[in-house]
Amino acid sequence: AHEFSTSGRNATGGVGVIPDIPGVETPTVDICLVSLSYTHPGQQDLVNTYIGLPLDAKDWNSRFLMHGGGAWYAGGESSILTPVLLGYASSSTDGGHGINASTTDWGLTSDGHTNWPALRDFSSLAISEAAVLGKMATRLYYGSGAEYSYWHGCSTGGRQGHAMAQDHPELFDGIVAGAPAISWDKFAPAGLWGPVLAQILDTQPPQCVVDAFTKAAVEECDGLDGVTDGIIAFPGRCNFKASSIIGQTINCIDPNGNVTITKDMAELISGLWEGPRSAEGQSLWYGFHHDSSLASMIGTSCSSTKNCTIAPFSVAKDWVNTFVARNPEFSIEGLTRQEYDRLFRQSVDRYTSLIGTSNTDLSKMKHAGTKMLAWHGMADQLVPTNGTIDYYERVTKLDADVADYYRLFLAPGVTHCGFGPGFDPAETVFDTMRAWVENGTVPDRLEGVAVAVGNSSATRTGNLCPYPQVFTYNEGDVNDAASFTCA
Ligand SMILES: *[C@@H]1O[C@H](CO)[C@@H](O)[C@H](O)[C@H]1NC(C)=O
Ligand SMILES: *[C@@H]1O[C@H](CO)[C@@H](O)[C@H](O)[C@H]1NC(C)=O
Ligand SMILES: *[C@@H]1O[C@H](CO)[C@@H](O)[C@H](O)[C@H]1NC(C)=O
Ligand SMILES: *[C@@H]1O[C@H](CO)[C@@H](O)[C@H](O)[C@H]1NC(C)=O
Ligand SMILES: *[C@@H]1O[C@H](CO)[C@@H](O)[C@H](O)[C@H]1NC(C)=O
Ligand SMILES: *[C@@H]1O[C@H](CO)[C@@H](O)[C@H](O)[C@H]1NC(C)=O
Ligand SMILES: [Ca+2]
Repeated sequence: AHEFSTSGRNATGGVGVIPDIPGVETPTVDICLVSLSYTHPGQQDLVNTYIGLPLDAKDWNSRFLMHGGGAWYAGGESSILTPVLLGYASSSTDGGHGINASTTDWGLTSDGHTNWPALRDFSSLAISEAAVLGKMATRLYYGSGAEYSYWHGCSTGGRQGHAMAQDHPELFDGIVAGAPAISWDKFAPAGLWGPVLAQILDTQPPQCVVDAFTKAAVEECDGLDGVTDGIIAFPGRCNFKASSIIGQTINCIDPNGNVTITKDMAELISGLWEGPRSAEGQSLWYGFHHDSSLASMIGTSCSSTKNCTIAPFSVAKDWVNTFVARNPEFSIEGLTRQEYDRLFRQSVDRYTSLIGTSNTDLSKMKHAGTKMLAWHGMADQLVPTNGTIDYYERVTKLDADVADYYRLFLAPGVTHCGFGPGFDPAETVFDTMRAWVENGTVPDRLEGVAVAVGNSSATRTGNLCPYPQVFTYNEGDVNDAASFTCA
């Protein structure tokens, strides 16, 4: 008997979506747990993989389900427990590095040299092997294989889901991939853009000032979608300029004091909305929407309003230090725009094929009959929503019939992997995908749950739309799903 608590979603981890079990604090599950450690001969790696099977065959629902990881966490023993509790056979892997190991522990063979086998294990190899091993153990234990096999992940888990869709679709019948950290080679160095720009502009605004920009933008753009609900559903219509609040005074509480907004602060915020640009002004990657909190990208801590330091997004810092600069002591201090461009290009040149997870050829998946349901919150504060749109559009260019097997739903007002004021589909997406796989119920809509307008203790639902359709307010009660259509 294994005792555990159900781990919910968390913003940085983005560990799958694990339904709460009503009324159960610490459930126990009788599990057959198989732990394996192995290496790929000659590569000097060590992969730890865990397989979980409902101990009693009558508790098994004849299905196999893997939950994805978050950030640098590929998976681990705890990731198999919830699937098993729900009746699934499952497996998970640490991806070739211990679950608590930092990238500096495993990413380099020595300063200046990438540990390629370990990065490959993390990127996809150990994941597909965990699926093969898990499915094999399932067959051995119960005497028959799983009728259906699923992947469910968000963030890194969403990227892992895309890796399986691109390279090993035959292992899964259905894949849910939320807020996928795909185009990792670009998304990860893009995550350092805030601190780099702040350093170039020599401005370190306290959080209250950063939030004031977000608030002003939401105030101006919220209503452009027809509903004043704190959600910017039509970001393309939002032309709010950060420079429009230069000179305003922000009354900060922590740190205490009044701060006057400067041109440099406006330029910094504008840069985060636009996304990183090269020294020549070319866009390198996407920015964040105006209703995304910018606190994770320029997290400042201050001893006074005039004395703040910026903490970079840790995944971006780990990536650039360990895999691009390949120097754990690397710091962005004094970095020029040209040097940042160079780091960005190095990241792309070295790693696109290994961990970019942006291969647009899904023909193998199409032929395997696998379905993928991707979704992305439009107020995502860690992984820019438009990277997923970019990928979906590039896949569509190769295959106009992509919607037959791969659909993307954008969720207005939803933050990374769930939550926020918007229409959060995290609790419904898995069942929607299962119905697509098992019953052929094509997901023309995906139900999301949001805070009701005018009553924050009530909820409203919205039927989100498969991209490129846009979730649009039509007319009527804004708390009634029927007032919205897909346009
Ligand atoms: C990882 O860290 C957590 C929290 O500090 C700890 O509870 C856990 O035992 C660690 N796991 C391993 C395998 O070291
Ligand atoms: C993202 O793409 C949409 C169109 O699909 C566009 O309206 C929006 O401005 C883009 N946002 C960013 C930050 O690039
Ligand atoms: C900030 O400005 C307000 C007036 O807008 C004033 O009442 C307050 O005392 C000022 N706070 C500080 C710390 O200077
Ligand atoms: C700024 O804050 C840091 C850390 O809190 C402190 O060490 C430093 O002396 C401060 N600098 C000024 C100019 O106040
Ligand atoms: C498939 O349809 C049946 C009958 O409507 C229903 O009972 C079952 O829950 C559906 N399965 C899934 C996975 O949605
Ligand atoms: C808000 O919604 C809750 C839950 O539906 C309900 O009990 C309550 O009466 C509502 N309050 C108002 C002011 O409408
Ligand atoms: Ca709105």
